[in-house]
Order: sequence, then structure tokens, then C-alpha cells
Amino acid sequence: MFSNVSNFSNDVDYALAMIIGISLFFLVGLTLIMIYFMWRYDHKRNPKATDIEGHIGLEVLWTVVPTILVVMMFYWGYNGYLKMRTAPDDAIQIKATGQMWSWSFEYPNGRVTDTLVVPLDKAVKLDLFSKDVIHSLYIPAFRIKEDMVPGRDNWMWFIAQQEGTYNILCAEYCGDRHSYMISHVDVLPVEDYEKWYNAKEKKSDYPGLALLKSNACMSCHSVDGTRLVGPSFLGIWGRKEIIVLENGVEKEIAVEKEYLMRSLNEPNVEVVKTYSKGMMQSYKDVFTEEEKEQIIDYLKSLK
Ligand SMILES: [Cu+2]
Repeated sequence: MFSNVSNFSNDVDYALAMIIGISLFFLVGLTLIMIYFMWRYDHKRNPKATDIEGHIGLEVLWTVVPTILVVMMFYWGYNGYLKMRTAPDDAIQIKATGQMWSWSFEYPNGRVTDTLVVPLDKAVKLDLFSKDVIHSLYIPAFRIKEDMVPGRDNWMWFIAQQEGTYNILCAEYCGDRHSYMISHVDVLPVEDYEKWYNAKEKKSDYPGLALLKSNACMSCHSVDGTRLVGPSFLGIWGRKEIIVLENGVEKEIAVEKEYLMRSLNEPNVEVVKTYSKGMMQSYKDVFTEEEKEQIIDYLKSLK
């Protein structure tokens, strides 16, 4: 009757259905009784008001029954919660990182991806990290959601029980492009997963591209000319831009190595006109000088 996509989905669906069921029963039941009383004891049928003394039996009944129901609701919730917070020791450990505005997943062999790939029927533990603000990794089909809080380690685990592709969303508002923090999890049969896991990743012609991807640069800079939070990378090399200097003076420049380097190191000093200051962090110490060169090489190629 309930979803069986992950080892938690059944429990969560059951708890939700029971709580909604109990709530609906009382909503409908109490409403009907109220309507009946309004009819039965109105002025015509019951002209003389009478005082009704307390009734021990009823008092006990409507104290005991709701107490039992509430304890049952607590039990369903607590039971599911306990399972979610008890990961098996042999779970595959994957490091999941959220940043404005993308996800990355790092596997034990060092492989890094922007979508999650997991084997069927195997326990997977995600160690959760945030590079900037609070994000929340949410896989609706698995019925799991957990916050990623910068500076505070967190984790979640699951067993995927059905092959397929399921959405990954961010469930904590984290800025302008929060709604674009979409990825997915592919659940593969074990053999296919092993094959995927052990496959050599093709080396890109541009190591700079991998650097941009793993640092979520493309969340704010498109490569197809679309205007996002920052200027598009398409055709950036040699492009004439009006930049606004710190003293507010505007100046036309051609984007070349010097400006790109400065934008990586001190991105908020000379911002291209019409774009907001303070949207980008400094990558001065994030990338080595060699990596910055590689990034610029890749940007040059985007004509
Ligand atoms: Cu987010």
C-alpha cells in the first residue's frame, strides 16, 4: 500500500497516513456530533434547559483514548526516527557537500560527481557538509531530509530498494538560486554500480572546466550567454565591459587575463556594471596559481 522506494519510505508513509486518518476521523466525527446536538437540543425540541452533571465514565474515556492515540503517534514517529539515526557500520560512505547553488558527492575512491549514484539494496551513508550557508538535502522519494549546517557535521543514511532515478532538492532557502539546487540519485543494480564506480573518468581537455564545476561556479555564470547572478562565461575573453571602480567611477575594459585574475582574487572590487557587489567570495586561496591559469584557459575557449 505504501511506497517502498527506500527502507524508510514505508514507515514514513504509514505514520503520515495514520495521523491523517485519526485526525480526519475526529474532524468528521466531532463535526457530526456538534451538528446533531444543535438540532436535537434547539429551542423547539428542548424548550427547557437542564443542567447536566459530570460523568466519570465519559471523563475517563475521553482522557484515556486520546492519550493512547497520542502515544501511538509518538511511537510511530520515534520508531522511524530511531531507524534513521542508526546507520549500519558497513554502509558505503559518501561525502555530500552543498554550496550556493549545487551539490557534489565524493566517493571513497576520490570520484566526485554532481549527481548521486548508489547501488540497489545496499546501505549508503551520506556525510553532510555545507561550504557556505544552511542547505537541506532532501530526497522526497526516499522520505529523507537532513540539514547541512556549516561548521557542524551531520549525516543521513538509507537503503535504496527500487531501481530508478529520483529527485534531490534543497529544502532550506539558501539564496537567489535556491530553487535551481536540483540533482538526482540513480539507483543501479549492484553490478552496474560497481562498473560505474570503477570506470575511469574521461579526462577533460580543460582541467579548468572541472574546477569550475566542482566549485559551483556555473550556478552563477552560464556558459550559454544566459544572464544569471554574474556575467555569462560565453564569449567572455576579450569582451568589452563597463566596470564600476571602488570610487564609483565607471570604466570600459576588455576582459583579459588581468581582469579575470583580479575577479578571482578580489571579486567585489571591480564589478561589471548592472551586477551586484558581494555576490562572490574570493577564490584567492581556494585555487592555486596554476589552477587559476587553467580556469582562464578554459574561459578563453568559450567563444
Ligand atoms: Cu541550498
